Amino acid sequence: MGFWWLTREPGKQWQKHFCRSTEVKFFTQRENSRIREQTSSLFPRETPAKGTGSLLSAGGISEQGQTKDMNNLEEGVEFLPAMNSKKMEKRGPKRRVVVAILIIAFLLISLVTGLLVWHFKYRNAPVQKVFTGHLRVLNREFIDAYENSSSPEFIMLAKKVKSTIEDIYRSQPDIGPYHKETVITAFSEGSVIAYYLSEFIVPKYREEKLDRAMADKQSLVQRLNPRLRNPTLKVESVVAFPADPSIAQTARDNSCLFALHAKEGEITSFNTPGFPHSPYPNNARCYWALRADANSVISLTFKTLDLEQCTDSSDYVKVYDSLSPVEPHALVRLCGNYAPSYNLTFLSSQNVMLVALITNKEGRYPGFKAEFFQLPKMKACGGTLRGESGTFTTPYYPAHYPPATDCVWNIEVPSTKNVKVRFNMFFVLEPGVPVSSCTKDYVQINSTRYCGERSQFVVASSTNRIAVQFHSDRSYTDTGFSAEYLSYDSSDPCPGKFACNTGRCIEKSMRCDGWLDCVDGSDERSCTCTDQQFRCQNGWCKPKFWVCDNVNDCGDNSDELQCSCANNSFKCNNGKCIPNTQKCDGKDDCGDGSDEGTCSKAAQSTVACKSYTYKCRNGLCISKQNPECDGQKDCEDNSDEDNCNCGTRSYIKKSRIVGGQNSDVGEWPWQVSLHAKSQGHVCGASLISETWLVSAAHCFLELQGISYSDASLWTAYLGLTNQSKRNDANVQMKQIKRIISHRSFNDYTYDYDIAVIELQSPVTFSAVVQPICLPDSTHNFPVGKDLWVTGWGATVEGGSGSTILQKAEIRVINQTVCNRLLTDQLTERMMCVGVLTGGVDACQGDSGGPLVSVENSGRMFLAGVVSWGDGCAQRNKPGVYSRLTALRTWIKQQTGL
Ligand code: 4AZ
Repeated sequence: MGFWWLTREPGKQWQKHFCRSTEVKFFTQRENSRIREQTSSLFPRETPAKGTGSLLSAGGISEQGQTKDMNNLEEGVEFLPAMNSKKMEKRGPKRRVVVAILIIAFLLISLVTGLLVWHFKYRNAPVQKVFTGHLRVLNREFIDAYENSSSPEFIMLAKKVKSTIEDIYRSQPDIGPYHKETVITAFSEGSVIAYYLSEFIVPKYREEKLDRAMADKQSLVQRLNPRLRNPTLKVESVVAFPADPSIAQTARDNSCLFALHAKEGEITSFNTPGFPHSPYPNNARCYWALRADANSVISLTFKTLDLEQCTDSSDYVKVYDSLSPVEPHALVRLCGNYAPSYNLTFLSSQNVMLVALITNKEGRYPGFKAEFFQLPKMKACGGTLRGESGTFTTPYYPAHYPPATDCVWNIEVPSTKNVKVRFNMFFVLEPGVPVSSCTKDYVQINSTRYCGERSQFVVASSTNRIAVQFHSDRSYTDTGFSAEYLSYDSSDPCPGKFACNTGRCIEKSMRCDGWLDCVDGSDERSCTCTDQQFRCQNGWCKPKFWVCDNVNDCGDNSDELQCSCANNSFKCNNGKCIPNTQKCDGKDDCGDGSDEGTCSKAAQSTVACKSYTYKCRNGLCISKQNPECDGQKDCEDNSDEDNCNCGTRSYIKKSRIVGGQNSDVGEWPWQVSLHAKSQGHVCGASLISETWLVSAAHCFLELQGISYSDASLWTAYLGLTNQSKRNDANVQMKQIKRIISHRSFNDYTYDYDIAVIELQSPVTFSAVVQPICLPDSTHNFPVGKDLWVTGWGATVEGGSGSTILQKAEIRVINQTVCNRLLTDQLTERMMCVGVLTGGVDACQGDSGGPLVSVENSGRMFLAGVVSWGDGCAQRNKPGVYSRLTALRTWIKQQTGL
């Protein structure tokens, strides 16, 4: 394959009356008068109390009435006229004083109560704090017994370290009083490094001070008792970091704590509990403390890792460059699942590492299997590089570079030349660090820092020397870079080639070809457009074929402007303009049904069945375009969402093979390699069910006396990426039961170039073997849509096949335009897909293979089958594919699918 890139009764008058009856109402009134008695001291008489106001008088109540009430309850209550003002005045002032005092007293009591509640419940509420950290014991040498936490030596030293830490805390008023317990978790080399965990209970209002004191290096300095001339332990570099309190529980419960020491020249494996037979437990806190000999570092690789998909609260694995799970020494946080080719190798800066598995209360997944071994500690990195050219990489590339590393490469080319450095792979990304700041890990050349993920870039020097500096801090590492340095002649920096302003050299033919080959676009500036090209408003030249193809090729959309239909008219998918009144009138005025697609907002609206309307299993037709397997119930019988176990990949994380076209393992799980006896790979095919494949009829012609239509000649390989790894456990090999080529296949015109193949036994769907979705015959793959073609075919015309499955992104080309380019050879069963500037195409050996479309739902559908072409990857000669929608009914007839 020639693949290249890319929310009082109200208003009632109060009534005067006696109420003598013993009926319910009486008692109600009586109670109300009591309420009033109590309430009257709190509410001014003139104002009815809110809420009870509908029952209480707005005009107050008399003393007389009250007395009556008190003395003879049976008499009932007399509600007095409102204006008994004399009596009121007589008693008024005295009563008001009492009322005021009571109010003040009440307010004071409320205030004091509030203060007490706030103090004890909030301000003084005890908070549990945990800190983890380490310190260096200067006057001890590491001995092997310190690795075993139950050895007498460990216990003895741990006691002393613990008491030293407690002394330090005691000497600090912001720390000492709140310290609850300290546990020494491990020791490692470096005199002796002691790892500890300290628990504190602190009143909330002192929490901040405690945090500050623990973060302050000065407060964690050992102050030697002057009376003790020789302290038992001399410690320095005491560091502490806040930790999740759950870790204190883990330190006490060691049921999921593992200590492993690398053995010289051996690889040590470990895995999550139950792996691979049962999923890891919920609410797990598992830790693996990995050690190597003194002066060694650890190389850790996750061979498989399959955890809950990443969210803020999902299960995760964290690797630390320390024996303490402290964030500043975290190397990586892993969740989700990774393709086998994703690089998951991490290096330590010292001879220890800690792997933590933290899981939440729901969702259990397989877990991980990991391996580690020890390597001698790297003496230095960088150095002087001389000569005309050469290569250099970050330490341990392509593994994740170690933390806390600094390298400088001083590059010097012959004095008559200048030097430039080309970074072919560049992954120096730290989570949360903007590439504009590069404050953590970075590459520095002169005074410019580079970080993040970058595609190929060049840095040139105007002298014969250049210094490349690399820095990694203590946390989060990436895979680094792979670079080459080249000497060049300043007067001709790119001999025989075009020099991008970035210093990169590209083929001269790439200049002004409509494609941005230089990252800064310098190859497409100052161009004079040829007859074959359209001049965009921004001055760029683009192939005329790209005009009005529904794709904004110019960047300013000027190539799509003159194509819009007049006001009051509708633009069909095929470019035709029709009056707006003809849209959704039940007639296919466009000729491709696009004026009748998605005519109603209601998903289930049924319309008259036409050649372009989707037919549900109940025989009713809907107007929505491409309703199959889009995750929405469009048919009343939901038949549009039936049989949708297709077109998805198991691996979410893709490998970062940038710039190349190699596919990842499991990236195209429907891709099949058809091997003919003693010939190896001959054609591609696509898996559409457990037993059926779709391929091209021309793969099964009789050729040179060999009957390729003979099923016994063939073997199908599924789950394959690398042709040389056909014996891999994930690869499934199947014999063929029968091959059905389309009866109308024309071996001269290649019309009806389709075949279906039945396997002798069903495949087992897996992470690397999955079927592709078949589109309905009404499915629309619009012009300009990007599709993917995959195969092991030739990488250059006439060349040999590729060992690794290749992929290429290509575009659907207008049928009329393409028919012109291919001298009227197209039929309705064919579609052109490619890149008109050439360079990206399918080629010999890709035949029969899949051309797939990623739909909005994320599902992939088979749009075509690789069929033929006028050569490979030539300009204006796109590849031709069998149009699946045109052959869909036939596939159903043959396979029932
Ligand atoms: C082939 O020979 C072949 N450029 C397949 C596709 C194309 C050319 C040749 C398209 O199998």
